[in-house]
Formats: sequence, structure tokens, C-alpha cells
Amino acid sequence: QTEAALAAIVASATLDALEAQRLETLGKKGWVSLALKTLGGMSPEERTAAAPAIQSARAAIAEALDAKKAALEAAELEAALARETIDLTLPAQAASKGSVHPVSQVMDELAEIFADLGFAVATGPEIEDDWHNFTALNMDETHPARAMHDTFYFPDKTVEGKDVLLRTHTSPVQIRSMLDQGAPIRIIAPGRVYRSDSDATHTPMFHQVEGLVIDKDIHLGHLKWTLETFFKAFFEREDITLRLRPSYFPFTEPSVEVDVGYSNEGGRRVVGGHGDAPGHAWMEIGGSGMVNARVLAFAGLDPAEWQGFAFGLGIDRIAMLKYGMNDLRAFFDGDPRWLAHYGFSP
Ligand code: FA5
Repeated sequence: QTEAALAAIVASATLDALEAQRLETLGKKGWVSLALKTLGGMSPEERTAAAPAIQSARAAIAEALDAKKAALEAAELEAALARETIDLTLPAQAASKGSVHPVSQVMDELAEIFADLGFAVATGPEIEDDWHNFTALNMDETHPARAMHDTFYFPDKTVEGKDVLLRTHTSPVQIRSMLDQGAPIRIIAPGRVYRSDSDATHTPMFHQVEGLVIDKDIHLGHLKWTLETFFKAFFEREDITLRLRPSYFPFTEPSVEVDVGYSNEGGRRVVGGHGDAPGHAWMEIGGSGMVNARVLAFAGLDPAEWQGFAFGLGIDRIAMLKYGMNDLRAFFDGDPRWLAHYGFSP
């Protein structure tokens, strides 16, 4: 029986066939294992007589199984290597890599510049409630400015009795920051905002960066210095000129719109110089002002003790200015040729 088993092992052509042989001999119910078990029930004399034959059969079979297994595995490896030969002369497939999007690039840059000025980055939810997006910013239910925001509402959805919407600006982060951390505050809040609006200079999703400074004795001069210092660093030019134009926002008083001087060079807008100088003009890039006392009160701060300024800039607009792009919608087409044209390829 041992001879037959050894022959069958040697004849096994595959690892599966070999495993079947192992089960038949040394497996739990294999005949060798069963024979070994019978030794326990024998008298000492019988055992001395029978044991050596069974032990040597077991050893011979185990050895044969090991040797055949090694041989079969080696053969399998050889076959696999032969099958998987790589033809190094074939041309490689071109792999295209992604790159950082201009908007992300600008967000990183502005966070870095404001970090140097001592500003931390704050965030808030893109799905906002009516109270943070409007009411606490001094726009109650009947305020006409609400209509100007072209808001995307979630129909039939309320949270704690408040309507739910996609935030129309980053200003609700002002409220959240004041409520969360109290004063003093020095933060920027870059992020996505949504309005149902679309043409060459408006897209339904765009990006803003909010700025908020709350402290004692803060005035408009601090706002102008902060924005000027930021734009000089961002556009890497010393001749940046800002114009603060009187305006109206319910959440700031006084309110100013921020324009930056630029010139047209070969159809491309180049930031720099005084907007009233020959060949120059002003471009609006955002809103700002001193935080309205009513907003401070909504956010739990005493207006007699604290005041501050806030601004909200269109990130897509400043990215267009920096890279000389002219159609805002192209930002969101994801066309790698457009990105490569403006130098955004790896
Ligand atoms: C606001 O959103 C105010 N929250 C800004 C603010 C913050 C004022 C803090 C005072 C204090 P406005 O709607 O003007 O304001 O938008 C600000 C900027 O976002 C605009 O100047 C423009 O650069 C950009 N912007 C507005 N709508 C769009 C749009 N549809 N697509 C791209 N950019 C836009």
C-alpha cells in the first residue's frame, strides 16, 4: 500500500492532485493516520511489532509529499514567468496627470498670505439655514436684499423651524465664528457659495473668501490697509491701488465696495495703477464695511465694547485677474486643454 501511495504521489501532475493524495494518506481520515490510531488500542507487544512499519510508511509518504510539492510549485512559477514576459520594446502608454485647479491654487495662496497677517482659517456648512445666511446678518424675512441673492432653497425642508438653503455668500461664517469663539477674532473663510445666476461673469456655484476682524478700536483704515497689503502680496505688485466706493450691505455700516485699478494690455486685464489714470479703469472685486452693530448683537457681542470690519471677495474673479482668464464658466468645465493653456498642467 505504501509503494502504491508513493507511486501515486510521484505521478501527481498538479498541486490539487497532490493534495488529494495527502488527504488519502496523512489527512485526518487517511489510511496512515487511521493505522497510527490503531496503535493505541494494541497490547505493548503488538505495538512494538506493528509500529515501525507504520512509522516508516508515514515518514516516507511525508517526505515524498514535500518533495513533490516543491517540484510542482517550482514548475508553476516557471510557467507563470514564461507566460508573463514583458515586451520592453512596446511604446509606453501616455498617462495624463491632474494638476491643481486655479481656484484651489488661489485659495491656498490667499490662506498663506492672510496667515502671515495673523488670520486663521474658519469654515462653515454649505447647506445653511435661513437664520445664519440672512436673519442674523440683519436681513429679516421681508428684507428686499434677500430677493437679490437668487437663493437655492430646499423645498419643504426646515431645521429647527428654519428654512434650509445653499449659502449665498460666506458671510454666515462671520456669525458662526462670533458665536463659537467670541471676540477678539481675526479669520478668513474661503469656500463655495451658490446663486441661481449664470453668464460670462456669474456662475451658479462660485467661491468667496470672507474676512472678519473683531477687536477694540478697529476702523475702516485697518480694512483698507489689510486689503491693500493682501492684494500687493497676491498680485506681487507694489503699485496696487484700491478704491473704496460707498455702498450698502445690511450687515455692514458703513459699507464700501472694493475696486482695484487695472489696465488693458493686449485684451488682457492687468491689475495695477490708479483706475483714473489714462488707459486704466476700476474693477469691483468685493464688498466690505464695518460690521453692523445689529449683527454683533445677533452674534452675542456687545457693540459698545467690540467693533470690527468684514469683507467678502469673489475668489474666481481674483483668479481670473491673476491668470488673465476671461470666461468664468470655463473654470467649471474641467477641460484640461483650457487649464494647460493657462499653465495649469503638471
Ligand atoms: C456679498 O456676497 C457680501 N456677503 C460681501 C460682503 C461681505 C460685504 C462682508 C460686506 C461685508 P456680493 O453679492 O456683492 O456681496 O458678492 C461679493 C463678490 O462675489 C462680488 O463682488 C463678486 O466678486 C463675487 N460674485 C457675486 N456673484 C457672483 C457670481 N454669480 N459668480 C461669480 N462671482 C460672483
